[in-house]
Amino acid sequence: MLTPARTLTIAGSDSGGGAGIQADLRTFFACGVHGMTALTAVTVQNSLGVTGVHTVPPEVVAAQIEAVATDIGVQAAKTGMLATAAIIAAVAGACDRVHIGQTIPLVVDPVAASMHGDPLLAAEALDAIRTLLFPRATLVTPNLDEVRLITGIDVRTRSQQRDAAKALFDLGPLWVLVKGGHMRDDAECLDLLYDGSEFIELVGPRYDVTDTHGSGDTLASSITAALAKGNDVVSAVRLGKDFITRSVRAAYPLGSGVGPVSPLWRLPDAGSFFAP
Ligand code: PXL
Repeated sequence: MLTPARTLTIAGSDSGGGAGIQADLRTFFACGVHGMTALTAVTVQNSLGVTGVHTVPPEVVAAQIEAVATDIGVQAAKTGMLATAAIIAAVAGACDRVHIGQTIPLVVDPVAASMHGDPLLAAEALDAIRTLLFPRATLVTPNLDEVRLITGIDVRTRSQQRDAAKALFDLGPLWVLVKGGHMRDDAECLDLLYDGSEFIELVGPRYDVTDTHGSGDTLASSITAALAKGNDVVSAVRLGKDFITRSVRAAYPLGSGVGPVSPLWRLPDAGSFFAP
């Protein structure tokens, strides 16, 4: 048997299984790669929101990254919820030691809050995101709330979306993807990809669904899987955009709050498998 491409997510756990490390692993599986995890935090969470956060010691986060990278090998990595400046510093150091963000692509999804508005990143950690993480990133994938926190730009128009891409690029990543999904008045979902010279507009349909928990995680992890399989950034982002669009269409209700987007659309015959 051949060993599949291996991906690493450095992120938090969502006990409800909708977002975070659970969304990443589900996406990695659906994309046909071997997913590995460096857990940063345990959240107490269901479809209604987050009621508790317990962080993992920074040195344990770093040790998980180094353990899998030195033995199993990583073809691409991503970060999600990092919780504190101390964890971000530990992640930056560990990534440097195993060449993640150098020869190994690193996708940084600068998760700041849950969709219910529960904080997943300490306010004092924003500067560490800007100075320690963005300069190491192959690609950063902020939504418009994260763009506002990181750059101060409140994006409401396509031209402001371009200004934000430039401001984010100036923080040091090789590529920036400014996701337009939160521009709800827009009939389409326009994500803007920028490498410091050229803007690439990725347009997808906007579905009228409320179950969108884990959408950012699913996009970033599908891009990471595509990078691990050897795609360049432009084709990986195009593949990821297609993957998240289909996963939003396949979203399902869960609990009495917000349900998750679903990569299960990718599995043949998923509904009838194990049916008696
Ligand atoms: O979707 C962003 C996200 C990432 N990671 C964890 C989360 C969430 C959203 O709730 O709980 C652990």
